[in-house]
Amino acid sequence: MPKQRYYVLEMFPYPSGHLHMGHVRNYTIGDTLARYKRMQGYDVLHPMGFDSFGLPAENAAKNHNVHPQTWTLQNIDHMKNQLHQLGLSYDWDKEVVTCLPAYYRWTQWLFIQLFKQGLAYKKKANVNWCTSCNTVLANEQVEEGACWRCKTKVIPKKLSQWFFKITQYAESLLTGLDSLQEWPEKVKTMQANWIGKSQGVEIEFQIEESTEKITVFTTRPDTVYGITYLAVAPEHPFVLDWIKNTPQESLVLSFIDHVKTQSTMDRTDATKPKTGYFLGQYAISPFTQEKLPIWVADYVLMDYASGAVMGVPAQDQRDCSFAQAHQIPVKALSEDDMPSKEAVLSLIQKTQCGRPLTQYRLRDWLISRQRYWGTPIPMITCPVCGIVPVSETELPVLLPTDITFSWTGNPLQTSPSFLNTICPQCGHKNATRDTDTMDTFVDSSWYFMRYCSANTSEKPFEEEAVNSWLPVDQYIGGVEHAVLHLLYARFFCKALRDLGLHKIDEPFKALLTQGMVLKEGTKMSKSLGNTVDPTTIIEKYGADTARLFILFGAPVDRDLEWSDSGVEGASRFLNRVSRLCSFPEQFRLKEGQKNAVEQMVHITIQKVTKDMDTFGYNTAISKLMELVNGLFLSGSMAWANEQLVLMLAPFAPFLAKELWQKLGHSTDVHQQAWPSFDPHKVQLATHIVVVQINGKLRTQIEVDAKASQETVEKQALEEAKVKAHLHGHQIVKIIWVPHKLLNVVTKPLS
Ligand code: ANZ
Ligand code: ZN
Repeated sequence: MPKQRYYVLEMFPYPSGHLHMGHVRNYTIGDTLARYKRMQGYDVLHPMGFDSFGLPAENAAKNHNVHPQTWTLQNIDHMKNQLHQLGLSYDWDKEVVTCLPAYYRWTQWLFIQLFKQGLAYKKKANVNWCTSCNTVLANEQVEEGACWRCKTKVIPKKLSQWFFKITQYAESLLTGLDSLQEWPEKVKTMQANWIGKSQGVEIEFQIEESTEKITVFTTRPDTVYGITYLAVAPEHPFVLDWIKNTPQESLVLSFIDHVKTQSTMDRTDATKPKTGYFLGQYAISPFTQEKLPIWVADYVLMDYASGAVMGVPAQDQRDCSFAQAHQIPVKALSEDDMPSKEAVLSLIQKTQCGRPLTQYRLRDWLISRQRYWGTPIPMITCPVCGIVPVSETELPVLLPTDITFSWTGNPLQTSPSFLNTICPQCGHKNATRDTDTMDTFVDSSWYFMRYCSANTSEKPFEEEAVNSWLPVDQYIGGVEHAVLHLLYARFFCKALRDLGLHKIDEPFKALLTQGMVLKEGTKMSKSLGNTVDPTTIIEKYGADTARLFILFGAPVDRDLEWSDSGVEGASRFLNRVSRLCSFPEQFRLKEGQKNAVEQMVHITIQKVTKDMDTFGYNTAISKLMELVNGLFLSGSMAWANEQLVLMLAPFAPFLAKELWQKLGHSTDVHQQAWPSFDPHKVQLATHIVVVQINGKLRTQIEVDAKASQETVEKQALEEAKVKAHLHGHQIVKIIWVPHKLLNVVTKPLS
């Protein structure tokens, strides 16, 4: 029978140069799982690679005058050594390095497939610009109005950019979350909120003395009798027309210009003042026929729904502060005046002034970056044909080397050899290449598929390999990717499935978000200077100690406080195991202890196996520690030591390998089967029964676990202490609580 497959995946690192403790924790957890699954007989895929495009390499190029590729490959070399030192059992023949042409050629090919499918498109849009990174960012990469990487406040900028149409997958990305039973609720909630599905109604308002209408989107149709104004976004197409040649014109224009410099966050923040102007126009309420003034307001966003709202100051917080600031009336509605949503909806449908509408907060994924060190976007602009893809046989579009790295500007624009090309469609000689590169999150959106057939040079991946290995059985990584990488990768998986490239719906069956590594209560970080270098620990104590401390110090999903004494403790424990197995004559089994030791080992196997299956690595280790304590007291024997070493193997691979050989084996411990326990031996052979006389504790006796009530009674009544109390009494009755208690009720002999 073919072995069952199991895919263990850890988020691959950015090759900054050195592993940090966060990496060590992530990879130790994954490696322990991979080793355990192998011992259980699975065919395990456990690959590693490098997410190796990105800005730091380019900054290094500027600062140290070294080519980004040289810098990156050196870092990869160094980090690979560190990964080896840690004893991480990766399938290195499946290594994926996203910055090498063998990989990015296929990132480009996938881009072209998405383009052909209408899922990649270019449009001019107001985008988030980081002035420090000199590039645009996707919405997901803006955190509280600032760049996720460098924390600089982003500003809006109007640019023509490439987008992936992730919004086409909004609904399936949302409903797909329901099938992810083994994902943390927290991550699923974050994704659902980011997708932001709203069910509401679109309502049209006739503009007075005009044939035009304004469409608003509301989730509260039940509040229509409280509307006192309409408000449109500053970018709304009606605004410029309406203010033309009015006394307000210049005032409103400068207001619009000002709003354009503000982030979405600033504009919609409920605590900030809301500003705007009356546009001199009125709309008619289809419900009350009232005249409603139309305003332009900063808190209305053009890129959400229709870019216009109905103002209900009595019900909505933002409408309320806007109305108060601009002397707009507030129309309070008593509970009784409020119709139901259903009633308004049927009225709307009868009068045909609107329709139900589902709206998503999710925006398309902006993937152009004005940087050098990324996958070149394989598109060409021809004066005749317009925008056309590079012919697939010409891939990869290689990054040129004749580049000037300057502090500003897009480096690829400085390379004439790259920029100028001929049109693949009509042969026109004045065609130019796209000089933007892709967001590095595109690279990491399909690397887990590439691993399944990493060396194929004919296609991005073999369909069969992806279909049989995916979904990843266990994905492990940081929670900071909850709405970035994890959402993009899910989108890619579904989009490539729909392109017919494979058959997988969701890429990651189970997700573990490991906790952070802290020092004195705060996250270890370079900027805080509170890091502990993994290499130092490995050199001082060995990799096994580092691994054991990291797994023992906290449950995998909780934060782990670094502790030097904890590291010492892990080291001491491994030394004890080593002594036990290296000097068996010193720890020879004591007289009469064989059954007890056997039972102790079987119970440990049972409990540790259960912990291994539920990521209870810290409790599994503490059970191994208890076992070792027990064996120090009772003495041990070869079989017990072997079971101990087998159970230790996933945690401390180097020591386990060495001790397995010391125990006389020529085989590799890592190719042994995970030990199994005998259920009969796990059950206790004897019980302690409390013996009472008239409810008072008189003694305890040890009885055979299988003994009948009759046998237990006989044994109890023969006890000297019991006999003494029975003297001069007769037994009235005996109460028996199986395995626990025997109460003898007596009365004096008359
Ligand atoms: C009237 C109303 C009354 C509203 C009330 C809410 C509460 P979500 O849930 O996020 O979809 N809105 C609609 N389009 C907008 C835009 N382009 N810019 C800013 N705000 C916009 O929010 C939907 C609500 O956000 C809509 O429902 C609308 O205000 C506002 F007591 O309509 B509501
Ligand atoms: Zn930045």
